[in-house]
Amino acid sequence: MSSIDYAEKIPNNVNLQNDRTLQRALEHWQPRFLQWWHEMGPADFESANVYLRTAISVDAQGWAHYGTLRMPDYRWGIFLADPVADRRIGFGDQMGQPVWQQVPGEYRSTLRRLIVTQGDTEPASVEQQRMLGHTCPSLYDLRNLFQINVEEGRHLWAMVYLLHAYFGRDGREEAEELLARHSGDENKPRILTTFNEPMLDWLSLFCFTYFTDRDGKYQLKSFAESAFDPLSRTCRFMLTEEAHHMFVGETGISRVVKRTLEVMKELGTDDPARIRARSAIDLPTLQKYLNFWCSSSLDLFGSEISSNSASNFASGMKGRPDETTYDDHVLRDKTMKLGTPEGEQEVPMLNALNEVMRESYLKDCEIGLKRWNRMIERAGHAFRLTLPSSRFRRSIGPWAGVPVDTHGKMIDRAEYERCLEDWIPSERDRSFVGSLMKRVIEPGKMAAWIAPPERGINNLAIEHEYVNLH
Ligand code: BYC
Repeated sequence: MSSIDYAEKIPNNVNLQNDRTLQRALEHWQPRFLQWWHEMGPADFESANVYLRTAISVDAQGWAHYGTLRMPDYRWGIFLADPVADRRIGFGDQMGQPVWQQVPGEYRSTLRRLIVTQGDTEPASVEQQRMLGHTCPSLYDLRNLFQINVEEGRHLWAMVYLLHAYFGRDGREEAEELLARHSGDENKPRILTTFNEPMLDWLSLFCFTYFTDRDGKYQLKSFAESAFDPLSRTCRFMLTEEAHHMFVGETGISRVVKRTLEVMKELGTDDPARIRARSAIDLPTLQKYLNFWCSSSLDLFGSEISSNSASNFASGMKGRPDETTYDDHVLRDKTMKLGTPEGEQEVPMLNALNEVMRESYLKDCEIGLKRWNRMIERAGHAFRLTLPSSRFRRSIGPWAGVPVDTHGKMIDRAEYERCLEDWIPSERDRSFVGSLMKRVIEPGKMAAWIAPPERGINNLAIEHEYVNLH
């Protein structure tokens, strides 16, 4: 097990002190990162004392330390999972050969692009969530938001380390650019669509952490299989932190459902107007938010038919999540049938891997839906939350821009335009949800639209003062 050196300016378990050039380059980037955090990170909370976990080891048992600190003092560092002895490439045309400790020249630009795309999402999400602290539903939730923010900052460090350590000057330039693009910036937007969506309320945050962070889980798992060993090791450790982000999404939505059901019981009605009047979120509105963030996140897997996915897999750069659970790891002789607006097409499996990943992602997304629907069913209501069809509201792939309803049926464009506000949040829905976003900062108190969590953080009480705002 490798331990992390906290005496270093940049905590790390990669022996940075033995590589002065790399250390200097990263120390040069560090103040820029801190400046970015100051300008684009959680606005106005720099002096708050926050109960945060910090990674202190990559050991599965006891990898994190909990303590109270100011966010700018968080020890962002570089932690790679321990190497696996004699690790071999687990898929693609070079299967069985030793993994790469350096980047092969022929894959350099593609690997850099993949790492930059991954890295770009991390600060993007912090930027998107920048203003949410002002409208937190509780101190417990505020702390969770900040925990996610500092860890996304660390995930940026993880990718910047790879760029600096393995991609020379190009890598250093890309690391600068990661701080120069900004979410929603007209001139320099973030790379992937979802990360330019505004996030103005906590219902969106919970949906984002449920759906979009789950894409993160799938992408990181596919990189954990990579033949480029430093990328694999970095992503394996990032997944440990990622689990909490999805927990925030899943439990956040569960608590919204719970509160709504309580209000429905109290009022004896499922009338959205009356539920809204009691400052709770009616289930049809929640459904619209799920439709919005799920469909946006489905685009993050790329096109259903993709030559990039074929070459990334064949070369060994990017595998499938849980690659060992499949039988065939080369896929040269397999095909897959895909539905497109022009009809069914049979495509080489290698070109359909984005869709393979999207399908397993959707199955994973179903788990939360089942849990929420069980709550609704137990409360005696017929309403069920659903996931939209993977063809709905797509902007990437063969279904991009095709008018399709939430069940995946192609419909007339005028009808689509007309119905869209019944499927995703309308201006009215957003302004209603926005009206609920009033900050609650008394320890243990919750906003009216959300139930308390089942337990606090790290065995502390729900009433614990997780953030001290002075
Ligand atoms: N928006 O063949 P295609 C996370 C681009 S989330 C804009 O269809 P490919 C996190 C694509 O880049 C995980 N552009 O797809 C979550 C390509 O452009 P280039 C993030 C898009 O390449 C919450 C072109 O369209 N990680 O960690 O097979 C909080 C044709 O691409 C989009 C990654 O994404 C889109 N939605 O796969 C914090 C992993 N989709 O390269 C963090 C790294 C596609 O031709 N990225 N395009 O200029 C990848 O593995 C791949 O780039 C993608 C696309 C899976 C995104």
